[in-house]
Amino acid sequence: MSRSFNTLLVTGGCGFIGVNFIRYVLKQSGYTGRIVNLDSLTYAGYPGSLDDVATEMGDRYVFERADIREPIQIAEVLDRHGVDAICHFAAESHVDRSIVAPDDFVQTNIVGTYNLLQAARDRRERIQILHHVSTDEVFGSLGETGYFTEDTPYSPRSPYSASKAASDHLVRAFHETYGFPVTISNCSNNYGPYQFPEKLVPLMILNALEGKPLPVYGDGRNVRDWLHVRDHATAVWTIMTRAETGATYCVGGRSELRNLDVVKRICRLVDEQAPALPSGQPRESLITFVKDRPGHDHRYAIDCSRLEAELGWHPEESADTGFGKTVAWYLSNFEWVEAVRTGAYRTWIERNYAARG
Ligand code: NAD
Ligand code: TDX
Repeated sequence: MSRSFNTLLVTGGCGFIGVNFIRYVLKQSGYTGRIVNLDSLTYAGYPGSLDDVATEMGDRYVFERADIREPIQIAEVLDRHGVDAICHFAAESHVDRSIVAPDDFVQTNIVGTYNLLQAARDRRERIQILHHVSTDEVFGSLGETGYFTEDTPYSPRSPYSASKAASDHLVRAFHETYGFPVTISNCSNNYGPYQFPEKLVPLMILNALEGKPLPVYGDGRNVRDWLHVRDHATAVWTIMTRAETGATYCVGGRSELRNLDVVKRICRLVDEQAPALPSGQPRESLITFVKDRPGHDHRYAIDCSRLEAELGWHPEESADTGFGKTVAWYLSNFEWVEAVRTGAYRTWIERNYAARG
């Protein structure tokens, strides 16, 4: 199986993974077509992360501020650009926010995905594939042993993971019921450049740099599998261009770590790469145990051998290589970090990109 298309719609392309995916596809994958980036620019979306790509790529890259909660906006973008493939990243993505305010998660992740599916199905003669990007959190929580695979039953436990599970079911239902061409991926925790500092890795890097407390939830023994975002981008591209229609793949980094070990690792890397704290203390001294996340899943771990065996994908980074590069990126991209950390990027967005009425 091999698919090629001319105009790829990427939803949520101004968020962390979307930005890295668009960079990879336009600059490194060999793709020669166009990308239309549809993003409503919530707090998590920053089109400035792609400024250099926009300049370099000319009309091969187009940004459209639009909202997947609005069917008319989706239809208009699909038709105006003659979209023939879709990669769907747009979502509310932060578990802690879903616990405090689940409404946006239901509206964007469930209703928004449904709207996108309907709009795509209405253009079935043109659209070759819709790839849906999902999470390992739909499978629930593991004990000390075992791995999630493509055959693991769903058991979501947070409003975020429940909303992603619902969206996965809708995507599969459109394939089974209407024969609409889809592929799905469920991946583990991503890290790397352009991630907003609400998530564990960038939050710890920036707090460690500034000498602020490093909040570890509970006892820090929860385990996550860490996937470098570029490896995720290559996996999604491999699946959407080569997998059989209807296929699902699990994507992981083969890098399981306890949260406390992630934070300690980041402390050591920041100590090595940045000037010492004024106190002279190692950054590990900033670690502070705080109240646990409600319903905090104990362990996620992925067996990605089906993707490796069937499509020949492998992660290139491990925690040993990827975390050091990520710390170096945050230290050398001061302008981006400042725009995001101070909130200045919001003023820039409102000045440059009016929302649709
Ligand atoms: P993110 O929060 O960084 O970015 C989400 C993007 O979607 C933002 O640019 C935001 O503006 C946009 N968006 C939100 N609501 C929208 C709407 N209604 N209409 C249009 N655009 C909207 O998220 P991320 O970390 O880049 O995650 C991308 C996808 O990957 C999500 O579907 C997420 O569930 C999934 N995922 C993420 C991880 C991870 O570790 N970050 C792991 C597994 C799966
Ligand atoms: O300050 C913190 N302290 C802490 O101990 C934060 C922000 C997190 N944590 C813990 C909670 C988790 O066990 O670190 C782990 C990682 O937390 P997050 O970065 O919030 O990620 P997580 O909840 O695991 O979800 C992420 O990976 C799966 C993404 O946000 C999801 O979109 C994705 O589906």
